Parts: sequence; structure tokens; C-alpha cells
Amino acid sequence: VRPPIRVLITGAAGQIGYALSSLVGHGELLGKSQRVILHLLDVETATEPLNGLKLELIDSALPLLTDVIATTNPTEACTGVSIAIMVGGFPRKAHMERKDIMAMNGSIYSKHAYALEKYACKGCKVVVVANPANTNAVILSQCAPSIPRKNITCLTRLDHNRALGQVAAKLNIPVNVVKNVTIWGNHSSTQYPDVNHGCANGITIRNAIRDDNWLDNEFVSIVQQRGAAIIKARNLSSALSAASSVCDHIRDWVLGTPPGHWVSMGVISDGSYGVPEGLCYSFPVTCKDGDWNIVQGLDIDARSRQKMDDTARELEEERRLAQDYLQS
Ligand code: NAX
Repeated sequence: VRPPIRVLITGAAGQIGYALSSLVGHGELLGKSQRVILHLLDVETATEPLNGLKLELIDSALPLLTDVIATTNPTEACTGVSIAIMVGGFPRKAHMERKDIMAMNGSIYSKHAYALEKYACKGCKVVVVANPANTNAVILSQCAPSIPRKNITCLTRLDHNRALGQVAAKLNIPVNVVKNVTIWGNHSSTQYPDVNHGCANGITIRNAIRDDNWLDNEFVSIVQQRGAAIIKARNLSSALSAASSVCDHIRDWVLGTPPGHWVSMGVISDGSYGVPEGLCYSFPVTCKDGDWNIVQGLDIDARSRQKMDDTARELEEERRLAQDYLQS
């Protein structure tokens, strides 16, 4: 029997944490035969709901869940973890400027980076969910230089899954026969959802849908604005779908993507596709043996190029704000 793996969820008392911890306990993160110990971290003001979550997890009697540690101490939370899911953060409020939100998250992510670097297992895999997810990942990577850059990622799988869902709905086919869409860039409304290399039921998405106008305009804006549509409908941001996508992101990273399939992950750019090095940018990736690699050699048309550059520019601007904070 394999030993249990320690999985950290920060911001665990929030709504994504609530949905995610149960999915992890059901084996959706690391497979149905891998036992896990959940490390749940939140801030002191959230102690009661955090403990309430622990009680509910105990009551769920999940065979794969060996133990639950609920804590407000980052050192205890990070000790011995092999997977770190960073959901905790300070969301942007209407009155806040981007530089203020960057400073709040800079302070959180530099502290968490320090605790992970010092106390997590060597080789710990990190996914940042909290917004601005891409730039929080850059901050974390800069503040934890001993964690390999390849181990620090951000979540754009929810956007990827939203794109798959839209194509499947348009064609009235099951979502699992749609593959190889790509989310390029930032997890924000400047992201570029790209179907140019995707397939549905074995034919290209463009040939299957036969409506370039819809694909180039409405589809792109539905995916870019989906987060806002969920907030309008629920009066709360996406939680169930975000939690489910986190599991997809980590499971594929650890266990591998199926042959011929790629997924979207925010990863630290190595300069592929002309994306400035060091930005955390969403690319198409394949995963094998616990490692991801950017899919190379895709044809990029002029329209796509422009959208990929626009979202890179936004990320550079975010990185500048983060840099200002880190140097202050
Ligand atoms: P909630 O506000 O419900 O939960 C956030 C939790 O983080 C709270 O319990 C809070 O106390 C905790 N927290 C704050 N500072 C902390 C710290 N220093 N240490 C530990 N915990 C801390 O938000 P929720 O709806 O769960 O969303 C969490 C984050 O995910 C937000 O930043 C949100 O914008 C982001 N999202 C990112 C998505 C993505 O695809 N990358 C999609 C979903 C979501 O919008």
C-alpha cells in the first residue's frame, strides 16, 4: 500500500475550499487508490468555518482521507506537503486599484512562498488559484527561488474546460469527444481561447461548427466572460467548477495527459511562442511522468498572434506592479 500524500489547500474555509476538499477526499485529485492527508490553511478570523469543514470531512467517512489538519499556521500547513493548492487570497473589490490588490497578494504570496520553500517536500507541485492567479504564481516563484520554476503553475484549466463545454454544447455532442482547445495567456478577460488546433469527434472544430464568425467572436467572449456570468447568476463566483478544474489540473500533471490530448496550464514561460520569459502564461501542455511540456510548433495566424500579445502585455503590466511591491 502506498503511503498517503499530504495535500495543502490554502483559503480552505472559502467556497472553493469547501467543494475542493471533498473532491480530494473522493480521489479526484490523485486517483482512486491514493490515500491523502489534507492540510487546510486559513486565517484566524476563519477558524470556525475551517474547523466546521474538518468536522464535515470526518463525517463524510472517506476511505482515502487518512487525516485532516486544519490550521491557521502556515508552517504547520506546509510541512511535508507534496501538492500545494493556493486558493487563499484577497479578491479585488470594486473600489480597489490593481496596485493595491497586488500589494495585498504580494504580502500573502511571499509569506506562503517562504513556508513552502522551507517546509514542503522537495519536488512539491504548486498550483495557484487565487487571483490574480498568474502573477501570484510569479510572486511565489520569485520568493521561493529553491522551488524549481517548473513546479509552480497557475490554474487556467477552468477556462479550458469552459471552452470545451461551449464547443460541445454548440455541436450537441458529449464534452469528452472535444479536445485540444487552448487558453493562451492570463486568467482574466484578456485570455485568448483558441480552437484553431482543436478537434470534435475526430474532425477540426472549425469544420465541425462551420461558423467562423461565432468561433471568432461570440465563443471567445462567452469563455472570457464566463466568470462574470456565473457571478451574475449565483451572486457568488465559480466554486464547483473551479474545484473540479483544480483536480483535473493536478491529476493530469501527476498521472499524465492521454496520448494525443493536451490541456491548458499557466506555467512560467521559457520564451516559447515569443511569450516573454518569466511570465506565468497559459500554454497548451502535455504531461508525462509528473512533468509538463509546452506543445511546440502550432501554427499561429496573425489574429491569434495579436490576441496572444495583448494578454502577454497585461501580464507584463501586472508583473511590473508586483515587482514594485516586492522591491518596496
Ligand atoms: P473565498 O473568499 O470564498 O475564499 C478565500 C479564502 O481565502 C477565505 O476563506 C479567506 O479567509 C482565505 N484567505 C485570505 N487570506 C489568506 C491567507 N493569508 N492565508 C490563508 N487563507 C487566506 O473565495 P473563493 O470563491 O474560494 O475563491 C478563492 C480565489 O480563487 C479568489 O481569489 C478567486 O478570485 C479565485 N478564483 C480563481 C479561478 C481560476 O480559475 N484561477 C476561478 C475561481 C475563482 O474566482
